[in-house]
Amino acid sequence: AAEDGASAWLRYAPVPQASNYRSLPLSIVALNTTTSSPVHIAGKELQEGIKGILGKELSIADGTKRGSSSIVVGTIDAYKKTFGDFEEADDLEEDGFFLSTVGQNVRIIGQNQRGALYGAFEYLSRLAQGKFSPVTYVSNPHAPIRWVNEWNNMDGSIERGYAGPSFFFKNGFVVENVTRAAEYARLLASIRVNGIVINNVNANATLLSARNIEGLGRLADAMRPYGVQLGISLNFASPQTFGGLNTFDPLDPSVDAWWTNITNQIYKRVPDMAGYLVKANSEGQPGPLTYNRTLADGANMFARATKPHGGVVMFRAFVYDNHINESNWKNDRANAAVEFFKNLDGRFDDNVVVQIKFGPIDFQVREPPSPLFSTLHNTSTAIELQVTPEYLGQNCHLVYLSPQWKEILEFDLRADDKPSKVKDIISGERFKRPLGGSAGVVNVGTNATWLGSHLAMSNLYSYGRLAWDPSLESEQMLQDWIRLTFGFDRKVIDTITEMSMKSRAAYENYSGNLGIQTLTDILYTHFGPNPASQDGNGWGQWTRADGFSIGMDRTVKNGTGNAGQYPPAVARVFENIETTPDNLLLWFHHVNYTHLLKSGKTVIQHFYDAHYEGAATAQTFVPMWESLKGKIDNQRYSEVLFRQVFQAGHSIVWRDAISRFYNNLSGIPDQAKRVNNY
Ligand code: GCW
Repeated sequence: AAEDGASAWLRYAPVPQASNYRSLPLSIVALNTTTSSPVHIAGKELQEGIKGILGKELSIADGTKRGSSSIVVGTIDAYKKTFGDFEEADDLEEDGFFLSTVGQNVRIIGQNQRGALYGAFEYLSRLAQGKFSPVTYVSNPHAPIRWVNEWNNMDGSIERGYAGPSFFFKNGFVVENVTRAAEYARLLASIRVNGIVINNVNANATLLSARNIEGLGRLADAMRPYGVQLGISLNFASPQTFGGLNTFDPLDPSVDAWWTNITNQIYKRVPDMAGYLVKANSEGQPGPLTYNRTLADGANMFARATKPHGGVVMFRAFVYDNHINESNWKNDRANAAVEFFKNLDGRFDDNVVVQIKFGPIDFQVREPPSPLFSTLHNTSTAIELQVTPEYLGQNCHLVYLSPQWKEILEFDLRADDKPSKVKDIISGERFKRPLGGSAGVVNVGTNATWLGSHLAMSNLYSYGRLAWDPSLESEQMLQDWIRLTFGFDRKVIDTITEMSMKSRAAYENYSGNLGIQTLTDILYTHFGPNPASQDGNGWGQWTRADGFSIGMDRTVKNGTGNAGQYPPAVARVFENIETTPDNLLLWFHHVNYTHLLKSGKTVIQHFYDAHYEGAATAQTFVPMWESLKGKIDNQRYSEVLFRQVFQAGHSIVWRDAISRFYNNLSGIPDQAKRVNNY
């Protein structure tokens, strides 16, 4: 059958071993539901899923009595009311669930309604993967904030979106038809994402019109049954540009009153709104600095407005000056976040979370973690990841991102010389913060595949799973996703696993090596090679490449001092060339092209070799995928093939552009006589 990919990993395809599952319950009992509640949805989802996977039609009783053999799904409270005791109740945290599949009685008990729905999806995922053996366990989230951000513009375009126009906005307004928003919420619920900010951080104040607030209400109504709470991005200047005041100074009482009023109006229509996301004083956006107020003054204004409603303010740390001068050796965009935020630690209201991009620059193919994670001890923080691969091939290249995210989440920043993994900082655990978590920039669109590429959906899937449990292994999540998306054929599983697990290294090899950043065009498209575009402008993504040497000197002793923004144990590693890992060498150090790496190669020879190796790997993805012909439906087979052929070609464009650029610049021949042979 043709598959357009719309159902993603929720296909509920029949499992070949279904007959092994002998003890299938005979009915579904959804406890204390009202129409459109997450538990009601859980019941329906179980019914539909089991029908697809096992070919059995179960009835749903919204009733209070457990049949002799049924799947009971509900909250702890509802369960206790009906059946009395529930021993594991105290083990469950907010949004957590208990799943027991022993015998013919299946129990799926959520700490809240959302948890019950997550448990139902978990049970279905097990069945869909042929995991029939009895289990009993509790699963709790690693962090309370597990959100996605969607950079959708009001005109229906999507900033850095690669899958067609928005399904939230059109022509300046929220769309009429919210069906696809509900379908997306279903996908998000299945990976336990609990919040969605639907509009671009470069926000348009007209979102706050009465008509659009009504539209937000409709969207929230469509997603609420899936436990996904709506949030919005704000434009800091709205009181002036939209509200008609003559100022947007956060300490002006009229501005404060304006935000309180508009916030109350929104919460009247969306009582459970998740909160606000704010990009201020960054890349030309307005903010509190315009009035000499601090970023905390700005964030706290929104915090006061949302607090009575239980809302959260995600305040972005992506604040920097995009007009810095490269002729000053000490200038460094990577220093900006810590410089802007370090003196504000402890000055944010309790419902503010500082949302920090994973690295100090901007979603490059390899960056160290942002030092800001270790600077803020009295402020809640969240990590911002990009599921939409803006600098990483924009879904025309296969790049499985989970290994990159894990590398950051598992990084130990050694704050106060104590274990301080990024994952334990953002969860709130390390510094005992009440809030924290992750925000993934996804940018799904109207394209049936959601992201523009079938294979890219492993990124969305693993984003949600890691937000819930960052200890999961990349390959394990990938294979769950493959089974759910493409089935059980061993060759299919092995091949997609191999392609995906090799993909990040391949992309890094044929784009930017040794921590020099991605080397895409940074002025416009962020797609395709353009190493020359990095330097000579105010964006600060510099390489400082000249005829002899390359790299940013971020040392304290001779450079921008960025290495010194890390806690001492980490700072020492990055300050010294000898201890800096090769893959971040040029991030922290400026060296000659002839500098010897730990591998024994020179920097320039590594550039040449890596580019040839990366492009060679990308060539192999084509025959690998072709070997699956007949094992995958034609539609998905040919759509993926098209992308792999493109990637193979484009990787050669990358290889040649970058190798020749540095060959010209340095005048140093390639020892293997490939690059200088034209
Ligand atoms: O990565 C850059 C992007 C911009 C984006 C900005 C940000 C939404 O190129 O498109 O703007 O970061 O994250 O604010």
